Amino acid sequence: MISATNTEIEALAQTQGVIFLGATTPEYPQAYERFEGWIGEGRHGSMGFLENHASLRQDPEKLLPGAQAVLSFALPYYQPPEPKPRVALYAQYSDYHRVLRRKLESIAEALFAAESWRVLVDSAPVLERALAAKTSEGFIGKNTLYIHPKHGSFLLLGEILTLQKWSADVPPEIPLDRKTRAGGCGPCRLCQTACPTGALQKDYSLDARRCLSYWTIEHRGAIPEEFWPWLAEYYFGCDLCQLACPYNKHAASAPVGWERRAFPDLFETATMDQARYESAFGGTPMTRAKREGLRRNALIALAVLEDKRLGQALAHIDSDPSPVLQETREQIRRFKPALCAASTQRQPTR
Ligand code: B12
Ligand code: SF4
Ligand code: SF4
Repeated sequence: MISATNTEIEALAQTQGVIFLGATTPEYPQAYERFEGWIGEGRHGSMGFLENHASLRQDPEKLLPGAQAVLSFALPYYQPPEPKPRVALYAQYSDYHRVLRRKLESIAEALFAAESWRVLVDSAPVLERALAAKTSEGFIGKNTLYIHPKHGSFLLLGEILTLQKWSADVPPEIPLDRKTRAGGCGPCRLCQTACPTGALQKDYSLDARRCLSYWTIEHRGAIPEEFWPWLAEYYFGCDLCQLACPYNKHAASAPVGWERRAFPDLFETATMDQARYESAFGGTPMTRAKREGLRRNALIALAVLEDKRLGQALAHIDSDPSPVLQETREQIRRFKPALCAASTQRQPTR
């Protein structure tokens, strides 16, 4: 049995700048069924990694044989967004996978000493939002994110799996169709209306193939032109469905000491070499898209914004062996032919 009380774990979490959401048993049969249906319909697009390790994802207990409970934690990261074009807020910090992992390891060491435990921060095939929503506070909203009624949804999730049992009462389920003091969306649809690409479906699910976050972070190929206009707003990730949510009016801020980083502008990003990429983006979640993906996104944003440096940026692609960048260049030529012609004329002869 976990010997620490909720209040003790909350206090420990607070020293690390994280929020203890609660504990639950490491299982979620209904959520997994939804997940399987989602994958079956192909709504994960090209994220093949979500098809792997089905048995572990279905049964998180297997990630730590004998696990009896999972403790869910959240690292808040809200800051007022800066002017456009933007990078999603979570990606402006040093990588939360490492930051939150260290914090949770300290908590696990204090709670469970030499006994076995395992920290997960999006590092194992597990449905983290489903686990968080199973704990006493919070729910999954129509934007498909885990929302804490007091702290909002600008929260990154992580868990500690433990061999010890958890004796807490089963929390009451938050009804979906009503807005209560405990949370819930009720009739609100602000996130669905704010989503520019129609990715959020009526049944509280997301079609990744229509989500800007998917195209700009996870997708490795060229980005279809129908999504381009929005890259002038967010060229890495997207926060629009969170910024629209009333639960984020008082969203919790990032802990002191975990500061936002400044990134190069679009032109520099579109034309950066490997060394510049590593110094500017190393250690941040931006590396998920790799140098090629960031250059692709920045080129598209330059094109949509009709930036006068577009031609110069495209000239950098001429001799680049990357098929994705070559394809993006061709798309730009089709998408903005006049601008490309004008920009090319402005180029010095090579
Ligand atoms: C793949 C992935 C994505 C994909 C797909 C997103 C998606 N909605 O599934 C893409 C690339 C689009 C994405 C985008 C983002 N992501 Co992401 N992503 C993940 C990842 C790695 C896996 C999620 C997954 O398995 N999705 C498949 C769906 C079907 O499964 P699911 O997550 O369990 O969600 C379903 C079940 O929970 C089920 N469910 C369970 N119980 C219940 C109960 C009820 C009543 C209902 C209705 C539903 C329900 O409903 C959910 C929706 O179908 C997780 C980390 C992880 N390991 O969980 C992070 C994670 C979900 N992402 C996160 C973040 C921060 C983001 C972005 C905000 C980043 C950004 N600013 O660009 C956006 C938000 C977009 C959005 N509105 O969802 C956070 C979310 C934190 C939070 N507060 O919820 C996570 C948890 C990472 C982390 N460790 O913090 N992401
Ligand atoms: S992250 Fe952006 S594109 Fe994706 S669902 Fe939310 S608002 Fe829509
Ligand atoms: S914006 Fe409204 S509908 Fe969307 S998650 Fe927030 S409360 Fe729910």
